[in-house]
Amino acid sequence: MFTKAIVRRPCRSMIYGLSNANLGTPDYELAIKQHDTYIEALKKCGVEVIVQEANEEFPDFVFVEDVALCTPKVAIISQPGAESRKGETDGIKQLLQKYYTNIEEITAPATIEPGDIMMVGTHFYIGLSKRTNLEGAKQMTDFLEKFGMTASTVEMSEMLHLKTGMSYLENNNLLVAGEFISKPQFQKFNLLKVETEENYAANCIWVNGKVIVAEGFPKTKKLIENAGYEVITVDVSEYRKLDGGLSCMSLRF
Ligand code: CIR
Repeated sequence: MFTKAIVRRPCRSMIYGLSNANLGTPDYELAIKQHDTYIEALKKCGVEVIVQEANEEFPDFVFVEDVALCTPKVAIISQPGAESRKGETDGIKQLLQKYYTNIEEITAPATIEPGDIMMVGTHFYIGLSKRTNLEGAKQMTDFLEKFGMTASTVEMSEMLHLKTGMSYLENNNLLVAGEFISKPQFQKFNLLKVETEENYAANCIWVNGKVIVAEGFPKTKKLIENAGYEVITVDVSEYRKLDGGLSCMSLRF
């Protein structure tokens, strides 16, 4: 169960955020409204939401998932692989110190963005994406093992982050899309396969038994409901324009 979620308010400078989506420029006012709805959805799942104010210096600031990995035993501050995002880790340690006694930090030349890390109980899958290198995966694994957890790596080439294309919904249920559907290491799960035209919806979040899903993807919504979950939909169209999704917008612990 999660009791808390950290979010970071979007910046006006988000219009300059990194993107390969070709979906146009985000509308800041709409993004703010969508962020409010996202916070409400998290609260409906029973977590306390901790809000950090926007930092205009960083266009991708809202995607707080990429600056730390929060596990039940330790929080690990990341090393973003994207040049423009490196400074986003500033300030997160101070905040996490309020909730964690154990905090570790990844150091260069390692790069790792926790959008590439999927937690399945005490095991963590780490995607080797363009943002996460082997050294990043190694340092992360060492910290996880120090606290009694395990990790393994996943080769990938199509998606931005591992969790761009998959979400673990607990109870052995794995929502999965694209290149991850056929990966041998995931065949032991009950795979909920997302149809190609709804690939974006593969990034969703399980929060205390409910699943928050992007609005506008009816097949995926049904798939998750049929697996027995209550689904809450949230429109995140403005974040999709920056290749971001529901998981990227909070740290849940
Ligand atoms: C980026 O390219 O870094 C941002 N525009 C999107 C980050 C999405 N984060 C995530 O998937 N965890």
